[in-house]
Amino acid sequence: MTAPWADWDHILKIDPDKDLPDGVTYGDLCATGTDAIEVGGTMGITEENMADVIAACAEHDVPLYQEPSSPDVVIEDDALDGYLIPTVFNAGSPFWITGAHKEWVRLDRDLDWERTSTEAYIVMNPEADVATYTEADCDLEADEVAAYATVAERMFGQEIVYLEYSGTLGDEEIVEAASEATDESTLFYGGGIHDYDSAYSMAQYADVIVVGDLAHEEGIDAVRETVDAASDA
Ligand code: 1GP
Repeated sequence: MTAPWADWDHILKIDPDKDLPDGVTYGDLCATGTDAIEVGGTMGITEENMADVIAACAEHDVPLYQEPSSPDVVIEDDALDGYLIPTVFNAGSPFWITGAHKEWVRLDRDLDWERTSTEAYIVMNPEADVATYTEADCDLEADEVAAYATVAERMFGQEIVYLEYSGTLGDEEIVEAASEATDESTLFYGGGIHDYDSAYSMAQYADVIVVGDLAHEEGIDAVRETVDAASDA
């Protein structure tokens, strides 16, 4: 069976800790033409704010995924199509590679494996919360990023490799190198996409672009432009 993300071009990532622009609803965001909504964030995430956003998006007809940042915010909701579980390949602490995961499996013995997949993150922006939180080594050359992508795909069988520049636009050469290194895995790119051109520049290499802050800062029209760019690229 083909993974759903094999057919995606665009994901809208909604951070439950961030507000929406005035007048914008979760329904509006779900109707932007994005291929999937991923609900997740790094700081200020609680079970309550996660559950609220998931419930709001569940009323709309778009694939809905949770990306929990820790085991205690995992929401059990039948409306979710699945859980995308980050593992940070360049984390400084093994806690973010397998440690948090071990605790989750230990505490939740009824894990829904049918709906659970992992994302092999390579975190690239040292200024981002996710980088400080996971003590990621972001000082990587293109060939190192490509090698991480190959390790994820070939050695660890990861279906998703996620090049994460959260908050800043990535280096095209590095995204291209990651793209060339991945064959069977789906390459997600996220970070700093703010208009048609920035979306297009990353989507020409990545299989799927992830748009986050733009939805919280600019709203619907800006997000739609990135959806168009992702399908044009
Ligand atoms: C964050 O990759 C996503 O996890 C998107 O990044 O918020 O910079 O768009 P931005």
